[in-house]
Amino acid sequence: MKISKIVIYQHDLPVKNGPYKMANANVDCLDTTLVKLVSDCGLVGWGETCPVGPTYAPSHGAGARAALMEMAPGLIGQNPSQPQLLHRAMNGLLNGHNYAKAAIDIAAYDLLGKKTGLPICELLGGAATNNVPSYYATAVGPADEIARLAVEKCAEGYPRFQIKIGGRPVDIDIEVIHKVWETVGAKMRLAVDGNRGLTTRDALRLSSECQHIPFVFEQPCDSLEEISAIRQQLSHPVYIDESGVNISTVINAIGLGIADGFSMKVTRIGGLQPMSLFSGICEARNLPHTCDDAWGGDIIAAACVHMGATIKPNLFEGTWLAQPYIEGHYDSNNGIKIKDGHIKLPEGAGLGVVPDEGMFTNEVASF
Ligand code: 0XW
Ligand code: MG
Repeated sequence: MKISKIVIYQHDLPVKNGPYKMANANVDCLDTTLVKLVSDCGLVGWGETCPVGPTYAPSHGAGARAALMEMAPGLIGQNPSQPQLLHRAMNGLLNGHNYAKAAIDIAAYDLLGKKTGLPICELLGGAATNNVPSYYATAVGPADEIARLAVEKCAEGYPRFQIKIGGRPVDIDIEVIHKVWETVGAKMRLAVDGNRGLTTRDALRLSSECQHIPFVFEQPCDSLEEISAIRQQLSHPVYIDESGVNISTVINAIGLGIADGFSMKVTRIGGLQPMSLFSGICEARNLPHTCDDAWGGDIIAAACVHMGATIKPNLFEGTWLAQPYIEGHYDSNNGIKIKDGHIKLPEGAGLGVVPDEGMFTNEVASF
């Protein structure tokens, strides 16, 4: 099988009840990029990459499309059934830009699945479950509102709740965490996500003033160096998110002994092939991890759910989806949905979702 055509689309995803606020980002509408790969045998595979605005990470929508346009001419004629070789070909065409390469990787897996008649989870080693746990992530908000959401999400069946903090006085963040703990206690596993937004001073204070509350502290500060400097003084396990930018930084964080787990995004690490390698490394060192993405519609959601289903259950922290923040679906029949805090693994070959192409009216380039 060979790639015979690549089409790139831009699509807007408005935030339901927006804006969505994090320590370093405040977003109303997300700029997503879709990739359609057509094979010489007439099969079609879909990929997607959707940075959550231009300040969350060193990625943005226009950057994804520029990187894809740089690589696309050199990818025509490549074999999409060989993900490893496809990554080497992409690396030979462009240095870095994992989040753009991920859209090609996902579309290639979709094609391979359609060619073989297998769902992507089978291509990645096999699903351990067909009901993938999710977790709810709040925006940065006031104590009463976040505690109310905790009660609501607990009742809906979410096994895990991530509280966003940062970008404001740390006293308010500490108050929010105390209030959630007083309200729902240990009924859900808790994560507190600083999204790089805390100084080491404030991270130390927060951990010390919440010593009795069993949460994992996700990416409290901007860099691995800052986190490493305070790691020994923190009372909470640390999960690395934004700083895990590729396999090398993941290995580095594990080797430095500063990662008790990871929050990982399929597109940040470069797609399903490197995500599967990442998950294998975590399994070898008994490190819990999530399998999410920063944002995106049904294509990215399906990719995350297939990958999430393969993760060793006792190490799996769940798949976060943007779906609760998005109106509608690309695939009106088999769109990916969270129900009772869990996500049903899609059935059928490849991703198991087929977008209504008519929705993507902004074709940016075709090769
Ligand atoms: C909660 N998320 C998975 C969604 C937003 O993109 C941020 C992200 C995170 O954990 O940082
Ligand atoms: Mg995070």
